[in-house]
Amino acid sequence: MAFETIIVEVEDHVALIRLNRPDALNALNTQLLGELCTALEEADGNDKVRCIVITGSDKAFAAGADIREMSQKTYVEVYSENLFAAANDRVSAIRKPIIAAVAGYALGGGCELAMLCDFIIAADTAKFGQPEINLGVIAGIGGTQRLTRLVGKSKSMDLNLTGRFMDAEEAERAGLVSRVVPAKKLVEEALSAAQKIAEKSMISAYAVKEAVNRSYETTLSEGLLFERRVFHSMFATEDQKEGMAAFLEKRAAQFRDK
Ligand code: CO8
Repeated sequence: MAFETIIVEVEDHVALIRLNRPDALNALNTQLLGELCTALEEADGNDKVRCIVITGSDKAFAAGADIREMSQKTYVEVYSENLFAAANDRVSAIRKPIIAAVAGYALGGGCELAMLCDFIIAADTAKFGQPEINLGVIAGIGGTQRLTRLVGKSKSMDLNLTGRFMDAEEAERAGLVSRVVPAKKLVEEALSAAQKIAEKSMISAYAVKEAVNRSYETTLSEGLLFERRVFHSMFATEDQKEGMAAFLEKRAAQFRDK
């Protein structure tokens, strides 16, 4: 499908999706969110793709939801159309691993989109924030919820109440991002991580996503039980036999997603 607000490239089993509305710092309007969700779903259904990277420009991953598009909406309109709910649900439903590669601004919905990905690799230029309070609203798809689970109540309150931006170093210290890399190497590092993931069994990758995500939805004992059941079930796969045999035979595993 032809897209106007994103650019999609598939190479070496990785789909690289670039948000591409440079004039608006990749603000997330209806068209961009629709195209992004469609591209993610296409990648999820494409056998050639085993991992997905979402990135923006050097200046902005995304500076938030599109304020121009939202500004005149009424309560009845946003409630009726369930504003942003579809984007949250469609991105959450993607089964293949998604890495957010963030340079520059990841604000409001941009920070929330990054948190919807499975992990975030940040350039040393990245700036994260939930500045919605400056617009007379609050975060809409996870800025008060996912962010609080990731960085704790105090920093989440600080960011959501003051609207200040957090740099990459602080974001890594707080646990929001998994690693910080030089801006020039951001996409290269994210693609390299994605290619590493692409070498694994997809069955294991799906299972990791399900199990880690479950930890946010349940108690520790229920989560541990879920993990154990999934761990046990992996022994029904050919990839478990192959992975362990390859280790013992001192060779690279040839996973077949079976
Ligand atoms: N929406 C629409 N346009 C934007 C946005 C945005 N969020 N951010 C920047 N732009 C536009 C500017 O209007 C400007 O356009 P123009 O040249 O036509 O005037 C262009 O991008 C460049 O921006 P600036 O001139 O402001 O660039 P600066 O380098 O001076 O400043 C900032 C960069 C600090 C990032 C500044 O642009 C800014 O503060 N942007 C708004 C940040 C913000 O408040 N984000 C939160 C938006 S609300 C939100 O995200 C609600 C989330 C709900 C869920 C979303 C689910 C997807």
